[in-house]
Amino acid sequence: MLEFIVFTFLLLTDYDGEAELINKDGNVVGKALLKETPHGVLIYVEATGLPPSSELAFHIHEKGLCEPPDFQTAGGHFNPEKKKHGFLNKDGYHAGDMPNFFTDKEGRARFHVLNTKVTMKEARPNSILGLSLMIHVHRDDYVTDPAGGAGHRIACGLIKRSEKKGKQ
Ligand SMILES: [Cu+2]
Ligand SMILES: [Zn+2]
Repeated sequence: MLEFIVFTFLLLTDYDGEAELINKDGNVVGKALLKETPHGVLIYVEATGLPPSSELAFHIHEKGLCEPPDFQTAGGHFNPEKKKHGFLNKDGYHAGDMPNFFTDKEGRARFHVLNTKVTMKEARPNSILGLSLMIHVHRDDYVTDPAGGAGHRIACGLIKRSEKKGKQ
C-alpha cells in the first residue's frame, strides 16, 4: 500500500482532512485525503486488502466511531436532509451516498470522488468532520433503502482535520 501513497500527494498536496481506513482486524488498509472545494468535498482514497476484482460501496456514515470487527458503531449513512437511500431513488439520496468503486485483481483501489452535499467546515449541518468513511463487501445498488444492499462493512476510517496542512 505504501507504494501508492507517493502519487497521491501530487494532486492533493493541500488537503483539509484525512482518514485512516482500518479493517475488521483493526489493521490499517488504506487512507483517504479530503479537500474542501467551492462545490463540496473532494475525497481521494487508496486502499488494499479488499475483495479482488470487485465493485464495492463507499459511503460517509453518521458517527465517527470505527469499532472492529463490524463497524456498527459508525451508525447509518450520513443523512442530514432526511432523504431515502440511493441515486436511483426518487426520494433520495443521502448526503453520505457516493458512487461505487472498483478493485484490481490484487484487491487494491485508488480513486477520487467529489461529494457535492457535504463540507469539511465545522458547525454546519452537512459537516463531515468527525464522521466516518466506510467500504462495504458488495456494491451499492443505488436504490435499496437504507443502505443499498451493500452487505457488511469491511473498512472504516474516522474523518479528521489534517494535522499537517489543515486550514481554517
Ligand atoms: Cu456504508
Ligand atoms: Zn445511503
